[in-house]
Amino acid sequence: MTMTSQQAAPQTANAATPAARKWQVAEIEALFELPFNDLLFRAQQVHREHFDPNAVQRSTLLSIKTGGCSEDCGYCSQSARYDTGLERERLLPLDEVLENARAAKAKGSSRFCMGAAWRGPKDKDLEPVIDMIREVKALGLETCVTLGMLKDGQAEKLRDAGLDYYNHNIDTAPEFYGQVITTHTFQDRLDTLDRVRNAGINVCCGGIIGMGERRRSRAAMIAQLANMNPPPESVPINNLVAIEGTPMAESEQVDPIEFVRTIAAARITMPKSFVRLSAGRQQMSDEMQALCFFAGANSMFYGERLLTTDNPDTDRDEQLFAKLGLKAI
Ligand code: SAM
Ligand code: DTB
Ligand code: SF4
Repeated sequence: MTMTSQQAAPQTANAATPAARKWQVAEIEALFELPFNDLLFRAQQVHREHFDPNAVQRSTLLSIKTGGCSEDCGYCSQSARYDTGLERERLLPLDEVLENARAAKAKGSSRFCMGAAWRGPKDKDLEPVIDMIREVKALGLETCVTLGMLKDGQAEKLRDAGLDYYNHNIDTAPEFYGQVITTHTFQDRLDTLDRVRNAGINVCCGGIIGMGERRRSRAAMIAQLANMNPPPESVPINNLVAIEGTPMAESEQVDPIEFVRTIAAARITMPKSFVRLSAGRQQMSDEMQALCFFAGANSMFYGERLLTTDNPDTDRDEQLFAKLGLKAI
């Protein structure tokens, strides 16, 4: 069965299980080490057991509050600590958000994700965001927000507004986290994820590849995600978009085959989750994206912009879908 954009995603599609399988980092490293064809065959088999292999979910991003963030995430264009040439902006007005959401729906997106460059929202920040969630949902789109760390009670307010997904990435492995971010901890991220999960909101949680981490850290990041009980419903795998002015500006690009292996490892270890081919598609060839879909990616960001950087034009994506015989969900 495939889902159309009219059907809402099942709430908490990944149910918690008492004796959930735990993945060891070494087991995931062993997946990475398989011959590429064996790894892809296995990932594709798992994918076909749970999903239509030719259907890809499409989400559109909008930065509703850009720049000036207090945090020091080493990859981010929006940290106030780095000179990235980005103008700090105020929260977008509701009508501008709705205009973007309507355009996203008209282009064939099924989910609208609103991002704010906050360490976390103050209670008074939540009020206008709640209006955005209500009104975007009323357009017939699924809703997602990413607002940083949540305090007790805030996830419930978002849930009551009808929020479908909250995005909050672990970004990297626990042992590498301190080399990327020092203004909050890995545990802070897990605490917010617990609040989101306990409020009954679908969890969107993934990370970034290409920040100078070793393969073992890529495996450890996947293990953290896969061992959540239940795993996130949506798992964005971002390829670092190197931003001038950030500490990661000169990071060496990860080899494309290694990136595809990461997608395959996510698919095998999180069989029922949507794995999203996320930031970095603008710099990827059609062939590399095709391999990612074959490896089990079945979601992507769709629309000309991510938050502050470019994503492929919708025309290019439509051509890619046509070439590969993919359909949108
Ligand atoms: N401030 C909120 C937070 O940190 O959770 C929400 C916005 S933040 C920009 C959302 C996620 O986008 C980050 O956790 C990171 O995984 C991803 N991201 C940000 N900048 C990126 C970049 N240059 N390349 C790849 N992914 C990036
Ligand atoms: C996610 O994992 N990736 C998105 C979304 N969740 C919020 C953000 C990507 C940002 C890429 C860099 C930028 O455009 O600023
Ligand atoms: Fe701020 Fe989020 Fe960027 Fe970190 S990733 S600097 S918290 S906007």
